[in-house]
Amino acid sequence: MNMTRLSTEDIKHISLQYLSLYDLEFQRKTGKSLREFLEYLADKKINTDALKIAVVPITAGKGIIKGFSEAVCLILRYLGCKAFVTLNTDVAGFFEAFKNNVDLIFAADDLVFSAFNLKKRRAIDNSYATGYAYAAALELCAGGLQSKEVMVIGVGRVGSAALEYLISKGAIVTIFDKDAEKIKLTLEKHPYVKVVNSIDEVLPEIELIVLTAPSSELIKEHHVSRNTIIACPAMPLPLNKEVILKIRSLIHDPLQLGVISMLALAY
Ligand code: 2YC
Repeated sequence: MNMTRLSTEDIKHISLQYLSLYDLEFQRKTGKSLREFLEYLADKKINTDALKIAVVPITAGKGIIKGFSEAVCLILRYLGCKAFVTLNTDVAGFFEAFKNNVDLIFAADDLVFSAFNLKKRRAIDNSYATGYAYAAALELCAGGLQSKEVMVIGVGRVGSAALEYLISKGAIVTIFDKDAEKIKLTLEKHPYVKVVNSIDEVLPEIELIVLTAPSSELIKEHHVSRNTIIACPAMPLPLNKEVILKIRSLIHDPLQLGVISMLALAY
């Protein structure tokens, strides 16, 4: 599975101060703060300042991304958690986390980025959590999804999680993916989903879009209107500035909503 691999460049801007600005922007678009969004996703109250979380750097495969664990840790601290990056990596890091009696461990190799809830024996992966979070953010930004047409572009692991959320909220979903196998798998689970062979068939008429496909030259200016809302977890952002300036709202970040959602769903 070809995982997107973040670079240090993608995340080095993430600081507590930056996160407070990002929070204000998120509130403007969705009506919820990141803290409120955490509890919205979890569908329960979360006492974050009682949560002890270890982020363990993993050297496997392509190795450590400088700043990655620190960025994850800052996002969790911004939510009020007692989060720290272990001094040790890999198994020694897990051992250190257990010795510190943590509630959760966050760790990523090249294939999976997971939140492990040690008390509840639950593991939540970033792809599922990210799809779920971006669909929820689109819902809030759109003021609800019941009977609304939504387009999901890319139905891999992130897109599939977004699809599940959208359907659970009563959205009418149209999907596009260049991989016929992914379309087939999706239709087996969701036979009522509409499939298009080209986004031109339904854009710009459909104005709510979850864009998970990394391919850049997909959405052009004529595919969007000034009412269009795009929730796009893909990195790097596959949208040109004409599209970004034209649409009503863009929901996008390299790591934040995925990490918040991992905590919410692992709690
Ligand atoms: O620094 C470390 O511990 C590295 N092992 C982290 C590797 C993360 C690889 N995955 C990614 O860059 C992206 C993340 C957004 C989560 C999923 N894929």
